[in-house]
Amino acid sequence: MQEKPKVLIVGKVRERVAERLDGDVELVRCNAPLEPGKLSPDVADSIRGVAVTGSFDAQAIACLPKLEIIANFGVGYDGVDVRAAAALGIVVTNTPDVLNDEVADTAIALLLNTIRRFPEAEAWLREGRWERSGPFPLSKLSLRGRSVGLYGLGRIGLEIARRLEGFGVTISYHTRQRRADAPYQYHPTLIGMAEAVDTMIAIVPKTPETYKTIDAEVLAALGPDGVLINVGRGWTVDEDALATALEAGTIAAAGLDVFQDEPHVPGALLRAPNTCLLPHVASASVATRDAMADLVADNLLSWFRSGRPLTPVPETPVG
Ligand code: A2R
Repeated sequence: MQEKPKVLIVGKVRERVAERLDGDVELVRCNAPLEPGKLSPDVADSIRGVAVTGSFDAQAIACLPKLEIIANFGVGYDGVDVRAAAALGIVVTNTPDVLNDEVADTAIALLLNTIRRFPEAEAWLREGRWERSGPFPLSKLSLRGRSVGLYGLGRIGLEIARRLEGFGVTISYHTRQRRADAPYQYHPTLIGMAEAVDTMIAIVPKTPETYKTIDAEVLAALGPDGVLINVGRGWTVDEDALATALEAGTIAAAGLDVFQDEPHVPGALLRAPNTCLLPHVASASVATRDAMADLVADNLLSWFRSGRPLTPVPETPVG
């Protein structure tokens, strides 16, 4: 009988991944991060696949000489050293598409909560202030008449745009390449879009090119009615500049699901007025996280059965 492939689960990966793999592969587990000497040489030498959540660096890759595939739980794979993997012929997979709807739903919820201050309105009710002090103050901001610019119009961005169509707002976008299939106005520069819109939703990956691109200049261009929503990566926003802009009224409000140094949230953002802050929950429903776990497992199973992963990242193409 052929030996089952060995798969290492590194750190906390949704248990459903292990449940789905059980029986078809031999599972080994270790705490993150994987470092030299953590596994015995025999075990390290037998691992053909890994399941990881968000990060797996070149040092971890170097620990596993027979590694063939890194299956990442999450669509963003910025913590996986894809260049090191590609150089060694190792395939990297992520979990695209299965979370588009959930993240797009969250983006809309965050947009409305930020603009209309519903979390504060609910707190007002729960604290008994409705009875004691009267109605919650009118929200200064409204979604009515807004012009929304999407920074990123990929799989998730497109779902956000589709939802926004139902709200009757003006929709435009900035990406490096214009999308021929998108009926929205294209802006070739981020600053150009920021000048043209009053609401920006960021849904771009963490790459060297997107680092702190939403800076003081972009925020100033959004203007005093400006609203920033980020459901991509905290890396994209200059958080100091954002806190300053909120404090000074350079923009009106911000809704953030992601931060530069999670789970740490800078005090300046916690103290800043007019923010709605979420602990990176955009895809965090049981159904969507299960679908992501299934895709991690199916990528590994498909690789070992047929040599064809389901969703390899573009940097490590197969076939
Ligand atoms: O630039 P393009 O044409 O490749 O468009 C992509 C855009 N994008 C950028 N836009 C402007 N400047 C950049 N330097 C830049 N880099 C990428 O972001 C595309 O429209 C979008 C990414 O779309 P997808 O690859 O389909 O990613 P998906 O599934 O929408 O997820 C976006 C990100 C993940 O990477 C995680 O970080 C997060 O959302 O969950």
